[in-house]
Amino acid sequence: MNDAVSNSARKLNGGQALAEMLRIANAGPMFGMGGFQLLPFYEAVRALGLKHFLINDERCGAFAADAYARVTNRPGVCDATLGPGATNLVTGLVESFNGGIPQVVLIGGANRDHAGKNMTQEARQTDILRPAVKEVIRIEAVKRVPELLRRAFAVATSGRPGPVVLEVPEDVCHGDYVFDAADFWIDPATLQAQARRTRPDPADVERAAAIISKAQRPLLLVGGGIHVSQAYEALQELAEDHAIPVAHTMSGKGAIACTHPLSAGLFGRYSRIANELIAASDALIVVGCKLGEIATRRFQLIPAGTPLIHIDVLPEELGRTTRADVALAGDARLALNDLAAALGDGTAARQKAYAEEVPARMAKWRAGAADRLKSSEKPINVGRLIDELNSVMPEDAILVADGGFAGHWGGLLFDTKRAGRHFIADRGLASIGYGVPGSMGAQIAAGRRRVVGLTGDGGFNMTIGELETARRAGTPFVLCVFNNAASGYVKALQHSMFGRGNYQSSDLVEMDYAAVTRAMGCRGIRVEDPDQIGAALREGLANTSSPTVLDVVVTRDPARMLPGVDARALTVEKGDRPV
Ligand SMILES: Cc1ncc(C[n+]2csc(CCOP(=O)(O)OP(=O)(O)O)c2C)c(N)n1
Ligand SMILES: [Mg+2]
Repeated sequence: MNDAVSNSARKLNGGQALAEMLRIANAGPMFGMGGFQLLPFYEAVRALGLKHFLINDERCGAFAADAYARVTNRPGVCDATLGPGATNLVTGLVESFNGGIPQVVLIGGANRDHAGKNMTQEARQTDILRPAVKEVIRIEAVKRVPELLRRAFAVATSGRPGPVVLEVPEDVCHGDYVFDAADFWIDPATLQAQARRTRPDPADVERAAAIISKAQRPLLLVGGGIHVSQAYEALQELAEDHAIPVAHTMSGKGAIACTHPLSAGLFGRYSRIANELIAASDALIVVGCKLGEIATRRFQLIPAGTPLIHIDVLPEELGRTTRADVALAGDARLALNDLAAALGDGTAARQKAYAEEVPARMAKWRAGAADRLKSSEKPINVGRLIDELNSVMPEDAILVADGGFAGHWGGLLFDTKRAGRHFIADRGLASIGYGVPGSMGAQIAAGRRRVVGLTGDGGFNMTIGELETARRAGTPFVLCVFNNAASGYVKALQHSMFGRGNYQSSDLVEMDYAAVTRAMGCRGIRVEDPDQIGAALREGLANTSSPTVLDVVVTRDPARMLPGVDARALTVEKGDRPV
């Protein structure tokens, strides 16, 4: 019999309390694989009718939750069982940690009556996960479940967002406590990034405005922080009012529409015109970007003497790789608003000629890239595939790109037609294997909007089991596998560094991924002729009953695999990284 309790009191076990908190947090679908410790949580998820998907690899659960979070800006939720489940999460969580993506992650812990006594599956899992996430919180009492779940959301969504792990010992998950209804609340402001926005110091904003108003060739360099802050309008207003072109990193694509006349495209390792604009600029305004290796071409790209204003939500990030003349610590949207206010009336007239250079240079670049974009060669040139995506994908669709070539080719050549996160690449850790789970998580978040994924054959091999999850989850994304029968990026680097024929452990066997896909109950289409790409993509987009995989046979020549460069024309200095 239940204890006598007040009307507002109810006895719940730890798992039920966790599920109740996630319910009132309106948390997104969860991705996980069960085990004994978290079973009461799974039962409560079932009883409450929350959405939870069994995944086949916990890393993929973390990737799917990461992609869900990128589309919604709400924390992704995933879970894993004690030990191997928890350790499998590492790569996925580091992606979110480095990428500034919020996640709330539950892991089962050993029963505290027996912990440390060689319990099955036991590992020093919190030690392993601690550097992979923003914070690890261990729940030591059933009654603290609501408080600590609130804390996890608050940490995940504030400052630079990131993943937070909650370790739930078995006896806490299975143990009971009589809660009061008033214990279950959550601050809605903590359920979405960017929570708790901060503004930069007004004196610094004035100094930045003084630099920009004097400049003849200012340039905005935008990273993934623009999406976390949802600062699109603020950015576009500043860019248009002051005629400032906008270049982006792979993560910052969609800062403004790639089709906007002020869009200068990708900067960094690969570039259309943006790197040239950086070289000629007299004021760089960096927004929500870490200025890491790829964005700076190994720290060679940003000229030392050019005045640089850097906006980042994390104060200690400022100046980390590159000297900043003005460091603006704060939320990107508020900082851009403040900058616009300090600049006052537009200086657009003065800079009109400069702004008009951008579409002119872009048209010239496009004409020069036609050999890739319009190529009719076989095996297929990846540039042609992305060009077909540019014409077939609906405006509101999302392109997900795996590590390796997919991210770089997509980052360079894909055109988002609107501002917003329409291109998702796992650039936090740049792992391969994000394509399938990322497309699945993004498709669940996107609802009726369509998701197309790009992955290498190596990345696909790594995570092919998640097609089963994707089919079960009813996610009809279209995945393009770059079938180059190789660990292509590695092979291309071996080619440019050690010469033709000198490849080690970078070949895959020829596979028919369309047939594999069909055997898994999904739609599989083999594409060998570039003129078939458009029809195959349309067929995939029309199929809403299962994932569709396009097995696209792309170039096998390692001299021609790199997105921006032809390795035949590449000179590699000793000790240097080619591209
Ligand atoms: C988990 C992981 N292992 C290794 C790498 C290093 N790496 C970067 S690109 C690449 C090649 C991947 O091959 P594939 O997925 O077929 O893509 P391709 O470059 O051929 O398009 C590798 C191994 C990585 N990024 N992630
Ligand atoms: Mg490959």
